[in-house]
Amino acid sequence: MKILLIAPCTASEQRPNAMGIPQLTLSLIAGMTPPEHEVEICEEVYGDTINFNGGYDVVGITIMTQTCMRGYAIANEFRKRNITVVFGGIHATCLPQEAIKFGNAVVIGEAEGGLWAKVLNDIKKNKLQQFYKLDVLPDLQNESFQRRDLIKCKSGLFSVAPIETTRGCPYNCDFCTVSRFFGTKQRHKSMKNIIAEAESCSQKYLFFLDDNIAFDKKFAKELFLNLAPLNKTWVGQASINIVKDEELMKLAHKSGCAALLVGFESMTKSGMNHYHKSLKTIDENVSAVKRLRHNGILTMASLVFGLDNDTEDVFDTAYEFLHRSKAAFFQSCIATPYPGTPIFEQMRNENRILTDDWRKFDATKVVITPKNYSSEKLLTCSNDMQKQVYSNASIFSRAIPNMRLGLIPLLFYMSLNKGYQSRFREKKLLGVQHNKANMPVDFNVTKYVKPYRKNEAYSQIRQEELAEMP
Ligand code: B12
Ligand code: SF4
Repeated sequence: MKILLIAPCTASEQRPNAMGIPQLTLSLIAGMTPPEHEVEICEEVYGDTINFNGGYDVVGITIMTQTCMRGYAIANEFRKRNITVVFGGIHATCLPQEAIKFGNAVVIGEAEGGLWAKVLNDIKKNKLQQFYKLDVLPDLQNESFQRRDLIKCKSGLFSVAPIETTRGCPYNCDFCTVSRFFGTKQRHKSMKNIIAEAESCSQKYLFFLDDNIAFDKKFAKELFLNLAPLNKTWVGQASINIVKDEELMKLAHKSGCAALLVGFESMTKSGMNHYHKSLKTIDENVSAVKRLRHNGILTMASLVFGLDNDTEDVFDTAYEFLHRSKAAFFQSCIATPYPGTPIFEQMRNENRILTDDWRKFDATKVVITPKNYSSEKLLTCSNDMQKQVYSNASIFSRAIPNMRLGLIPLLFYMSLNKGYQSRFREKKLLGVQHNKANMPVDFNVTKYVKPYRKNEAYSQIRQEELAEMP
């Protein structure tokens, strides 16, 4: 069969000329596809265009919440041509009953363990079921490699290869889908396969997609020791607990770690106490960033604003933390109730979700009423925060301690900070997101995208749907 795998993306999100990190998902599913099939991948975010008339038998679409409506509209277009559409990914897993309205089948959860091959086999035999789900989370030890040869995304200055070593997160934060999706126990890929895969990447730079590459210290140390001889430079994500192990930080640095994205989440006292992965005071967090830097690692501090633990002073404390720690980079997320998380259920029950237009659920827009202050305050303060952090004054003052790490880290620091600065300068300030007056917030997506039905005047529906996609 001829198979097309698509990662959809709304037009406003496309960045075909920017530095890109190809998605792991599509090339991984391509790698699980039995060799008798022909596979292509299409990443809309990097400007790939979909050939609706490419003669495909099966189309697989991966969806996250913000991209699902675009995915549904694409599915309609293929189903009109009688092509089988299978959905998968985090949003399809959290809302399979929604996704099935637009596809022939939904893969719930991970596709390893032979599940994707089973779907294809069932299609071939004309026995496709609506839902596919493994009974237990798959063992990743012997999973196949990615089909890196299919990736078309051209990276810019720094050409980066995505790579994954673990899945699952024990911290189970209430705003995050990861522990519910991948489980609370971390599962590892085999060290032999990870290193072989890293070695096979022609790129000098690696991006580890793991949610917490340093959670299992024994595994992480072994990984870093094995990685060092490959002479790669890498970035990844880790919880701040990494600073409790000096040897681990040193090994990370020696293995080529240039920067870590660290989810500090909240800088309020109650927030720091609420999340198990957090250190408990601003002083501790400030000194943690300094210790990472001392060990040669830049910090991308990721904070979430609008969580229920936030009090009005959250923006001041966050700014104090960034100013004192001189963290190299800053990622500000706006609390977003993703389906499948405890905060989604809670906020929905309390009528605090202002829109059910999934396109707006990208963690940069305000779609909620926070508990302790207004939505408008959340919007303006988080915007001001980004402007301040990415002002020339802040970039230069934070450069001083970070530049001691050498020329390459300085170039990396400057290019990313300047990139963020121009992105925020260009960004149109959108207001708080509400549904249109006549639209209830009832989480019925079919009011935005109408599912394809065989005998309807379909081409008209499609025009409206695609035109509405931003
Ligand atoms: C790395 C990462 C990023 C990188 C992506 C880099 C890249 N090009 O890959 C960056 C930093 C750019 C990023 C950005 C964002 N991210 Co992100 N990201 C991740 C992370 C940590 C890993 C993603 C990954 O590759 N996982 C590994 C792959 C293999 O898993 P997978 O995609 O789920 O695929 C498996 C199954 O789902 C299934 N499957 C998936 N699709 C399909 C399709 C078919 C047909 C089939 C059969 C099976 C199938 O098979 C796969 C193998 O088992 C995840 C968390 C996580 N652990 O997954 C968050 C995550 C996906 N991100 C999230 C979010 C919110 C975002 C942002 C909106 C945040 C922001 N404002 O910056 C943006 C959106 C960008 C965009 N439009 O894509 C959320 C999504 C929640 C949701 N419900 O949508 C997640 C889950 C994190 C979270 N805290 O909840 N992200
Ligand atoms: S530590 Fe990170 S990945 Fe784990 S549950 Fe919390 S936010 Fe999600």
